[in-house]
Amino acid sequence: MTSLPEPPTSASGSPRLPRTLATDLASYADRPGQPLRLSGWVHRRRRLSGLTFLILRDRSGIAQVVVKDAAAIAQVEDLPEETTVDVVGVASVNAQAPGGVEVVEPTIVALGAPADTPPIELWRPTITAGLPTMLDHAQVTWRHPRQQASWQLAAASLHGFREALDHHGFTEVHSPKLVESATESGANVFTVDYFGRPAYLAQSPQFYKQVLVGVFERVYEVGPVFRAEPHDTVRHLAEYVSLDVELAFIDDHRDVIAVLRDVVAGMVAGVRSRATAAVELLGVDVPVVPGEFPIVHFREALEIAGAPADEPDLAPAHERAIGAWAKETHGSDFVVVEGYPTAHRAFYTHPEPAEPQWSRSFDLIFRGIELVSGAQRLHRHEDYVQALRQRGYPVEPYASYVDAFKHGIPPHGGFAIGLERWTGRLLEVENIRQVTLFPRDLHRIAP
Ligand code: AMO
Repeated sequence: MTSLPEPPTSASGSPRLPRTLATDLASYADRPGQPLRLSGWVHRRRRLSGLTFLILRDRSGIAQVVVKDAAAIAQVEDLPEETTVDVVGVASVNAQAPGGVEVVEPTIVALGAPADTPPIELWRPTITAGLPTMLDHAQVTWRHPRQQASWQLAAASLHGFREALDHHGFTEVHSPKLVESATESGANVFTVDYFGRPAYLAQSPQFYKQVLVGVFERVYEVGPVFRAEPHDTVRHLAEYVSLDVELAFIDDHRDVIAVLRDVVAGMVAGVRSRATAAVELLGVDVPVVPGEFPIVHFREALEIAGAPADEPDLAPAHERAIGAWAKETHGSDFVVVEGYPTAHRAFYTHPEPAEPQWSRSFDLIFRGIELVSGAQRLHRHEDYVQALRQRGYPVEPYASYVDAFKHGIPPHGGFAIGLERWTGRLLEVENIRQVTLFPRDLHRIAP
């Protein structure tokens, strides 16, 4: 890890040491006595007789500062946990210290007022507070090293997602979040006052990613989407991060599934290469992505799950059963279910031409939970008009979307991955809120 360049002099004009990060302290093992500067938070103070250990936390990890001078010990008494400090001292080898090097003879400067007692005991190896307390104090909870690590997994996954798609010739786009009509269904949409007329918060970038394949052929977007979910479940949020992908000139949805496989492999590679410390700290069971995902048809999936043949969709218990089946029969944490009933998928979904009651849609189930939805889409203008009519939707609110299909949109398809679902399953947490920075749900709009 490298330190950011710092100005060579302090405000007082005296030479200012460059900042050393906690994890870089180890590199001082062969330079004992070398002066250095750390900056960070007071993570913990451990008082022994005639000696206080100040454990300092920065973005890289923790460092041990040994305070022996009586005046400095008294000063540390007034620097409660979470106060931000600068520490200038000298390196000293100590096998007991993190990284084998500690800082001695420190001069400590508080960078702000003494911090209030944190609502969560951040110095404990694991958080002991319950989920409501953690969420109420999310601003502070996320400082806990294990929490930080869980977000590092998300950040590394995002990097891998982008890298895989960039490699396949995709262009990153950003679409509006204030929109004129619902895309996924009318029921769970948030209405907002848009200069005196109603508008909606986007439930997905669906329309935009489809019309943008008419420009770029291959697009992806990482952004927030909004669902007025009326149910309080462990897998639904009112706002989540959607990783959307759309590609043109496909034969059918199987081409889309092949790209999805490479994208998931890219996310896993991102986790392995960029979040090594987090994987280790949290003991993450990083999944192996098979060369091809096992695929079952919806009809077969119902049989596997022991569900009646006329079920219109898979319930969470069915997904768990199919996930367990994939693990047992294919040794895979992933399984694709394709061919959902056309009537129960969004109106833009392409039916299977020979059997139009089944669609060219799919879901990817990861460790027993739906992680991804996708499909081949309709691409002819008249098919959109017909699909909207069949469902009893007015065409007018969709005019600007549907009209795009008069201008030459190639056969295309795509998918969306829910970021929080991904991290949640990666860590196998019970509740998606545990891996969401600031969750929004039926009951929560702060912090
Ligand atoms: P869908 O609505 O199935 O499909 O959403 C895609 C994926 O997003 C995640 N997800 C959620 N995560 C947290 N809270 C929620 N309320 C929530 N709802 C969905 C899931 C889900 O698999 N436009 C289509 C995608 C496409 O066809 O390209 C869509 O949005 O992981």
